[in-house]
Amino acid sequence: MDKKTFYITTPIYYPSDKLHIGHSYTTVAADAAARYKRLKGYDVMFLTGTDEHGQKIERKAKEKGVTPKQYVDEIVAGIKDLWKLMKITNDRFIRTTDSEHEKTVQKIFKKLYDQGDIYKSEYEGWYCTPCESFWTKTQLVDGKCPDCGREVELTKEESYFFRLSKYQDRLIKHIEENPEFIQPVSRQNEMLNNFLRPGLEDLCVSRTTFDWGIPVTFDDKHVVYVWIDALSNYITALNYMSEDDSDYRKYWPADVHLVGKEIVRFHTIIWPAMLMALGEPLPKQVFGHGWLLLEGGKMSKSKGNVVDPVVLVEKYGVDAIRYFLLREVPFGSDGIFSNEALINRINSDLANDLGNLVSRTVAMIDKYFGGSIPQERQSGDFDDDLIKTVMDTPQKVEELLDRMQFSMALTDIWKAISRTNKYIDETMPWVLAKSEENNARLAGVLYNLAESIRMVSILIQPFMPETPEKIWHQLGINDKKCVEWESAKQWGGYPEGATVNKGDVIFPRIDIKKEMEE
Ligand code: ME8
Repeated sequence: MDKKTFYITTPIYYPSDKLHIGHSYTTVAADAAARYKRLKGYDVMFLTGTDEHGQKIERKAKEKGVTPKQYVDEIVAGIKDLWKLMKITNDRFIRTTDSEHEKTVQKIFKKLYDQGDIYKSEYEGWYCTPCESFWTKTQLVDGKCPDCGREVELTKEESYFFRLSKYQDRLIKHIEENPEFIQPVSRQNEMLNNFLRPGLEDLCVSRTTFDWGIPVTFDDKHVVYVWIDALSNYITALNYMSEDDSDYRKYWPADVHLVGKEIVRFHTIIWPAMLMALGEPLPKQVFGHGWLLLEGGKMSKSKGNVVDPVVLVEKYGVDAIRYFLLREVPFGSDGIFSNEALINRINSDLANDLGNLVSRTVAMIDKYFGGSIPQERQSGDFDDDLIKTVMDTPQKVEELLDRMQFSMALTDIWKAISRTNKYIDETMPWVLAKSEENNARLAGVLYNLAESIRMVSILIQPFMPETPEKIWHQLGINDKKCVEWESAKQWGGYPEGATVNKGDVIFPRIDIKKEMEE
């Protein structure tokens, strides 16, 4: 039987500048979801990429004295390196400058024009000549250009429009009938009440005032403007409208488009309307997560208050950063990024709770039994409660990950870790070790510890690409069968006769005072 498929996407980011930790947030979340589904046996397609056209990039390239393509090529190379550094397992990387993407966007534009969903008209807006930008009245700041503060002129421009208004009723119906379509639920009401019910206007989809875009084949003064180009990436990456469109047929509709909350509107109104016009099925879900804020507001490239993910990963390690991003804030809400919060998490959750648990357990198996737990084992007090807490965890984690609740899933895994740490205090292996009579009980206790750690190490795999291997090495687990995802649901998988390897601490403590002074 064919495997079940799972198609997940991130937004395609603007390569107008280096990416910051906010972009890493979405991509790491999508990666955790993709890894989880692969571990569950799905055939996963995980797509990310870059949105490379538009006036802003054209202008940036000009300032630097290079062509737009040269400009984006350099930044895109950096983005690909960043995803490698963060251990992102995307299956494809789409660039809107890929020739196959460009050709398909042209075909889509033409098809929509031929069937009457795109028509030519005039776009009226406030034009800033030095910035070569159109603004709507509401975008103006004190009646002036929001970018440069200079005077603007009411100007008309010939443009193509997409008949968005035609799809309004069908969109409302779809959203009302499919509560899973927009997540979290609060964003559903926002779309319905703020945008759809008040009424949609047709959307301007071409420009004549700049060149860095995909030319409209039947009217070469025009380039395709922003959303038709960008949103189509989710299907052009699957070779939609190509001779071999087997990937499209296999993976579409997407299971989830993961996006930041500010672009939920484009993904739940414009994108489904485009797909309706094309006669194609709609994505099953658009998940709009919250923003990572810094004290002082949202990170933004233009504000300069950005946190460089490369620096963070090099300093603290990829697993610590990924853990922090997914643990700190409930997925969906806004949250504050601070170095102090990051270091506190590393010290308390990773160094103390998980790291210490592993090193203490390995050290005790080494010290009391020469590295290998004997087969003669006795059960005793506290075992049942430990085993129940740990065994309940995989199912909870699955339910939460199926709903993109990364932070809650990690919280549950850490409850199992805390329960295991408490078990050490309760059973006091160092007291048992004082008398040979208690050997079988000591072996039972250490086995339960190793077994809890085995289970935890399986469950953290979607979040942390490096730590599980380190744990398996220290516990002496060489056979991958003992750490398959499903084996976390069965108590007793820690292999008989395994020999532990004392190793480096997995998460060194960070001296917060020293670090904050730097
Ligand atoms: O919008 N907190 O690209 P973009 C959380 N090209 N997430 C953040 C964030 C923050 N502070 N900053 C950025 C675009 N993001 C378009 C998308 S899709 C067809 C076209 C993440 O480079 C978040 O996912 O501005 C947000 O939606 C995206 O980066 C915006 O990236």
